Amino acid sequence: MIAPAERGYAMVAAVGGIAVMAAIAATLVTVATSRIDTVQAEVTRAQMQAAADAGVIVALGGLTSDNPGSRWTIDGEVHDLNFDGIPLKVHIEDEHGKIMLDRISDDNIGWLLEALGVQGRQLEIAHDGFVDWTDQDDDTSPEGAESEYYTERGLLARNDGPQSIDELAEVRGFTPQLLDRFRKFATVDTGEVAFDPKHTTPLAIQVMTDGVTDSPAILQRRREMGGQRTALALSEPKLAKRTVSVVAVATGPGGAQFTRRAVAKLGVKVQSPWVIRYVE
Ligand SMILES: [Ca+2]
Repeated sequence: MIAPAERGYAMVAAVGGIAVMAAIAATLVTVATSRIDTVQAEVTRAQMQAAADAGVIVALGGLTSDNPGSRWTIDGEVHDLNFDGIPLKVHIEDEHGKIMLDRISDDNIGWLLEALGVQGRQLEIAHDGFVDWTDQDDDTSPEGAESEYYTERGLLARNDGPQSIDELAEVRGFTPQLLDRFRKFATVDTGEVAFDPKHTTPLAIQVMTDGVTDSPAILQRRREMGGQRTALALSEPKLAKRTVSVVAVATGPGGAQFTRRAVAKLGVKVQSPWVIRYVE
Protein backbone atom coordinates (compact mmCIF):
# COMPACT_ATOMS: atom_id res chain seq x y z
CA MET A 1 0.00 0.00 0.00
CA ILE A 2 1.32 3.47 -0.89
CA ALA A 3 1.58 6.04 1.84
CA PRO A 4 -0.52 9.21 1.19
CA ALA A 5 2.65 11.36 0.90
CA GLU A 6 4.08 9.02 -1.74
CA ARG A 7 0.73 9.04 -3.56
CA GLY A 8 1.03 12.82 -3.74
CA TYR A 9 4.55 12.52 -5.16
CA ALA A 10 3.38 10.01 -7.81
CA MET A 11 0.63 12.40 -8.81
CA VAL A 12 3.11 15.28 -9.16
CA ALA A 13 5.43 13.07 -11.19
CA ALA A 14 2.60 11.95 -13.45
CA VAL A 15 1.35 15.50 -13.99
CA GLY A 16 4.93 16.61 -14.65
CA GLY A 17 5.34 13.81 -17.18
CA ILE A 18 2.13 14.80 -18.95
CA ALA A 19 3.29 18.42 -19.06
CA VAL A 20 6.62 17.40 -20.62
CA MET A 21 4.85 15.23 -23.20
CA ALA A 22 2.42 18.03 -23.97
CA ALA A 23 5.32 20.43 -24.46
CA ILE A 24 7.05 17.98 -26.81
CA ALA A 25 3.81 17.45 -28.73
CA ALA A 26 3.28 21.21 -29.02
CA THR A 27 6.83 21.63 -30.36
CA LEU A 28 6.28 18.86 -32.89
CA VAL A 29 3.02 20.47 -34.03
CA THR A 30 4.81 23.83 -34.42
CA VAL A 31 7.61 22.21 -36.41
CA ALA A 32 5.09 20.37 -38.58
CA THR A 33 3.07 23.55 -39.17
CA SER A 34 6.09 25.59 -40.14
CA ARG A 35 7.14 22.73 -42.41
CA ILE A 36 3.74 22.82 -44.07
CA ASP A 37 4.10 26.60 -44.43
CA THR A 38 7.54 26.15 -46.00
CA VAL A 39 6.28 23.43 -48.34
CA GLN A 40 3.29 25.61 -49.27
CA ALA A 41 5.58 28.57 -49.97
CA GLU A 42 7.79 26.35 -52.14
CA VAL A 43 4.78 25.04 -54.06
CA THR A 44 3.50 28.59 -54.59
CA ARG A 45 6.91 29.72 -55.77
CA ALA A 46 7.18 26.77 -58.15
CA GLN A 47 3.73 27.60 -59.54
CA MET A 48 4.74 31.23 -60.08
CA GLN A 49 7.96 30.16 -61.77
CA ALA A 50 6.07 27.76 -64.05
CA ALA A 51 3.59 30.53 -64.91
CA ALA A 52 6.38 33.00 -65.71
CA ASP A 53 8.17 30.38 -67.85
CA ALA A 54 4.92 29.74 -69.70
CA GLY A 55 4.59 33.51 -70.26
CA VAL A 56 8.05 33.57 -71.86
CA ILE A 57 7.14 30.76 -74.24
CA VAL A 58 3.78 32.37 -75.15
CA ALA A 59 5.57 35.66 -75.88
CA LEU A 60 8.19 34.00 -78.09
CA GLY A 61 5.41 32.17 -79.92
CA GLY A 62 3.58 35.48 -80.40
CA LEU A 63 6.72 37.20 -81.59
CA THR A 64 7.44 34.59 -84.25
CA SER A 65 3.81 34.03 -85.26
CA ASP A 66 3.11 33.67 -88.99
CA ASN A 67 0.01 35.81 -88.59
CA PRO A 68 0.98 39.53 -88.67
CA GLY A 69 -2.35 40.43 -87.02
CA SER A 70 -1.56 38.53 -83.81
CA ARG A 71 2.20 38.97 -83.86
CA TRP A 72 3.71 40.52 -80.75
CA THR A 73 5.88 43.61 -81.12
CA ILE A 74 9.23 44.20 -79.46
CA ASP A 75 8.64 47.72 -78.24
CA GLY A 76 7.72 46.90 -74.69
CA GLU A 77 3.91 46.71 -74.88
CA VAL A 78 2.66 44.89 -71.76
CA HIS A 79 0.41 41.85 -72.29
CA ASP A 80 -1.81 40.59 -69.47
CA LEU A 81 -1.95 36.80 -69.42
CA ASN A 82 -3.19 34.19 -66.98
CA PHE A 83 -1.63 30.79 -66.45
CA ASP A 84 -3.44 28.29 -64.21
CA GLY A 85 -5.05 31.13 -62.24
CA ILE A 86 -1.82 33.09 -61.83
CA PRO A 87 -1.88 36.57 -63.40
CA LEU A 88 1.09 37.45 -65.57
CA LYS A 89 2.39 40.63 -67.13
CA VAL A 90 4.67 39.95 -70.07
CA HIS A 91 6.58 42.30 -72.34
CA ILE A 92 9.41 42.12 -74.84
CA GLU A 93 12.42 44.40 -75.01
CA ASP A 94 14.61 44.85 -78.07
CA GLU A 95 18.21 44.23 -77.02
CA HIS A 96 19.42 46.13 -80.09
CA GLY A 97 17.57 49.21 -78.87
CA LYS A 98 19.29 49.19 -75.50
CA ILE A 99 22.21 51.22 -74.30
CA MET A 100 25.27 49.08 -74.88
CA LEU A 101 27.28 49.51 -71.72
CA ASP A 102 30.42 47.99 -73.17
CA ARG A 103 30.50 50.71 -75.81
CA ILE A 104 29.65 53.92 -74.02
CA SER A 105 31.84 56.75 -72.78
CA ASP A 106 32.12 58.86 -69.65
CA ASP A 107 29.46 61.24 -70.97
CA ASN A 108 26.93 58.52 -71.83
CA ILE A 109 27.11 56.85 -68.44
CA GLY A 110 26.62 60.22 -66.78
CA TRP A 111 23.53 60.95 -68.91
CA LEU A 112 22.15 57.50 -68.15
CA LEU A 113 22.67 57.76 -64.39
CA GLU A 114 21.09 61.20 -64.35
CA ALA A 115 18.13 60.04 -66.43
CA LEU A 116 17.62 57.20 -63.94
CA GLY A 117 17.37 59.72 -61.13
CA VAL A 118 20.83 59.45 -59.58
CA GLN A 119 21.89 62.84 -58.24
CA GLY A 120 24.55 64.76 -56.37
CA ARG A 121 27.43 62.91 -54.77
CA GLN A 122 25.89 59.51 -55.49
CA LEU A 123 25.95 60.44 -59.18
CA GLU A 124 29.64 61.35 -58.96
CA ILE A 125 30.48 58.11 -57.12
CA ALA A 126 28.56 55.88 -59.54
CA HIS A 127 29.91 57.77 -62.57
CA ASP A 128 33.54 57.63 -61.41
CA GLY A 129 33.05 54.06 -60.16
CA PHE A 130 31.86 52.96 -63.61
CA VAL A 131 34.61 54.87 -65.42
CA ASP A 132 37.37 53.39 -63.24
CA TRP A 133 35.89 49.87 -63.45
CA THR A 134 35.91 50.02 -67.26
CA ASP A 135 38.91 52.19 -68.20
CA GLN A 136 42.22 50.49 -68.91
CA ASP A 137 44.31 52.40 -66.39
CA ASP A 138 44.62 52.10 -62.62
CA ASP A 139 44.40 55.82 -61.87
CA THR A 140 41.56 56.41 -59.43
CA SER A 141 39.09 59.18 -60.35
CA PRO A 142 38.10 61.63 -57.56
CA GLU A 143 35.08 59.57 -56.42
CA GLY A 144 35.96 56.32 -58.18
CA ALA A 145 37.68 53.08 -57.25
CA GLU A 146 40.34 50.94 -58.85
CA SER A 147 41.57 47.44 -57.96
CA GLU A 148 42.92 48.55 -54.59
CA TYR A 149 39.34 49.19 -53.44
CA TYR A 150 38.08 45.82 -54.68
CA THR A 151 40.86 43.50 -53.47
CA GLU A 152 39.24 43.28 -50.02
CA ARG A 153 36.43 41.41 -51.73
CA GLY A 154 38.84 39.30 -53.75
CA LEU A 155 38.18 41.28 -56.93
CA LEU A 156 40.07 43.47 -59.37
CA ALA A 157 38.62 46.31 -61.44
CA ARG A 158 37.79 44.81 -64.83
CA ASN A 159 39.55 47.62 -66.73
CA ASP A 160 37.38 46.75 -69.74
CA GLY A 161 33.72 46.88 -70.75
CA PRO A 162 31.39 45.01 -68.37
CA GLN A 163 30.36 41.54 -69.49
CA SER A 164 26.98 41.56 -67.78
CA ILE A 165 24.63 43.93 -66.00
CA ASP A 166 24.96 41.76 -62.87
CA GLU A 167 28.67 42.46 -62.78
CA LEU A 168 27.91 46.11 -62.00
CA ALA A 169 26.63 45.02 -58.57
CA GLU A 170 30.31 44.98 -57.58
CA VAL A 171 31.03 48.50 -58.82
CA ARG A 172 31.34 51.36 -56.36
CA GLY A 173 28.15 53.44 -56.26
CA PHE A 174 25.85 50.81 -57.78
CA THR A 175 22.93 49.64 -55.65
CA PRO A 176 20.58 46.70 -56.36
CA GLN A 177 17.77 49.22 -56.99
CA LEU A 178 19.90 51.05 -59.55
CA LEU A 179 20.73 47.75 -61.28
CA ASP A 180 17.03 46.92 -61.59
CA ARG A 181 16.48 50.25 -63.36
CA PHE A 182 19.52 49.63 -65.57
CA ARG A 183 18.20 46.30 -66.84
CA LYS A 184 15.30 47.90 -68.69
CA PHE A 185 17.50 50.29 -70.67
CA ALA A 186 20.96 48.78 -70.80
CA THR A 187 22.59 45.64 -72.06
CA VAL A 188 26.00 44.22 -72.92
CA ASP A 189 27.13 41.93 -75.70
CA THR A 190 24.35 41.81 -78.25
CA GLY A 191 26.82 40.55 -80.83
CA GLU A 192 28.33 42.60 -83.60
CA VAL A 193 25.37 44.92 -84.11
CA ALA A 194 24.87 48.65 -84.12
CA PHE A 195 22.47 50.43 -81.80
CA ASP A 196 19.09 50.44 -83.55
CA PRO A 197 16.62 53.07 -82.27
CA LYS A 198 13.63 51.70 -84.19
CA HIS A 199 12.01 49.95 -81.21
CA THR A 200 13.81 51.63 -78.40
CA THR A 201 12.94 53.98 -75.55
CA PRO A 202 13.42 57.76 -75.80
CA LEU A 203 15.81 57.46 -72.87
CA ALA A 204 18.08 55.07 -74.79
CA ILE A 205 18.17 57.46 -77.77
CA GLN A 206 19.02 60.31 -75.40
CA VAL A 207 21.90 58.41 -73.81
CA MET A 208 23.24 56.94 -77.06
CA THR A 209 23.22 60.29 -78.88
CA ASP A 210 23.89 63.65 -77.29
CA GLY A 211 22.18 63.51 -73.92
CA VAL A 212 19.44 66.03 -74.74
CA THR A 213 15.85 65.09 -74.04
CA ASP A 214 14.16 66.76 -77.02
CA SER A 215 16.17 65.82 -80.10
CA PRO A 216 14.15 65.23 -83.32
CA ALA A 217 14.79 61.46 -83.06
CA ILE A 218 13.37 61.39 -79.52
CA LEU A 219 10.30 63.43 -80.46
CA GLN A 220 9.62 61.14 -83.41
CA ARG A 221 9.95 58.02 -81.26
CA ARG A 222 7.57 59.53 -78.70
CA ARG A 223 4.99 60.16 -81.45
CA GLU A 224 5.34 56.59 -82.69
CA MET A 225 4.91 55.16 -79.21
CA GLY A 226 1.90 57.41 -78.67
CA GLY A 227 -0.19 56.35 -81.62
CA GLN A 228 1.33 54.44 -84.46
CA ARG A 229 2.14 51.16 -82.76
CA THR A 230 -0.60 49.14 -84.47
CA ALA A 231 0.37 50.32 -87.93
CA LEU A 232 4.01 49.65 -87.15
CA ALA A 233 3.27 46.17 -85.82
CA LEU A 234 1.23 45.22 -88.89
CA SER A 235 3.88 46.36 -91.30
CA GLU A 236 6.69 44.79 -89.27
CA PRO A 237 8.44 41.97 -91.10
CA LYS A 238 9.35 38.91 -89.04
CA LEU A 239 12.46 39.69 -87.09
CA ALA A 240 15.32 37.47 -88.11
CA LYS A 241 18.49 37.13 -86.07
CA ARG A 242 17.35 39.71 -83.56
CA THR A 243 18.11 39.40 -79.86
CA VAL A 244 15.28 40.21 -77.47
CA SER A 245 14.58 40.06 -73.75
CA VAL A 246 11.28 38.57 -72.65
CA VAL A 247 10.21 39.69 -69.19
CA ALA A 248 7.39 37.80 -67.44
CA VAL A 249 6.19 38.84 -64.00
CA ALA A 250 3.90 36.41 -62.14
CA THR A 251 1.93 37.66 -59.17
CA GLY A 252 1.04 35.12 -56.47
CA PRO A 253 -1.16 35.18 -53.39
CA GLY A 254 -0.50 38.16 -51.14
CA GLY A 255 1.04 40.13 -54.01
CA ALA A 256 4.36 38.22 -54.04
CA GLN A 257 6.04 38.49 -57.43
CA PHE A 258 8.37 36.30 -59.44
CA THR A 259 10.17 37.76 -62.47
CA ARG A 260 11.63 35.64 -65.25
CA ARG A 261 13.88 37.41 -67.74
CA ALA A 262 15.01 35.43 -70.78
CA VAL A 263 17.28 36.62 -73.58
CA ALA A 264 16.47 34.90 -76.87
CA LYS A 265 17.66 35.11 -80.44
CA LEU A 266 15.04 34.95 -83.16
CA GLY A 267 15.00 33.29 -86.55
CA VAL A 268 18.23 31.37 -86.13
CA LYS A 269 16.98 28.21 -87.87
CA VAL A 270 13.81 27.33 -89.75
CA GLN A 271 12.97 24.45 -87.41
CA SER A 272 13.54 26.55 -84.27
CA PRO A 273 12.18 30.09 -84.69
CA TRP A 274 13.93 31.15 -81.49
CA VAL A 275 16.73 30.02 -79.22
CA ILE A 276 16.93 31.01 -75.57
CA ARG A 277 20.47 32.14 -74.79
CA TYR A 278 20.24 33.27 -71.20
CA VAL A 279 17.72 33.01 -68.38
CA GLU A 280 17.62 34.66 -64.97
CA1 LIG B 1 40.48 51.31 -64.45
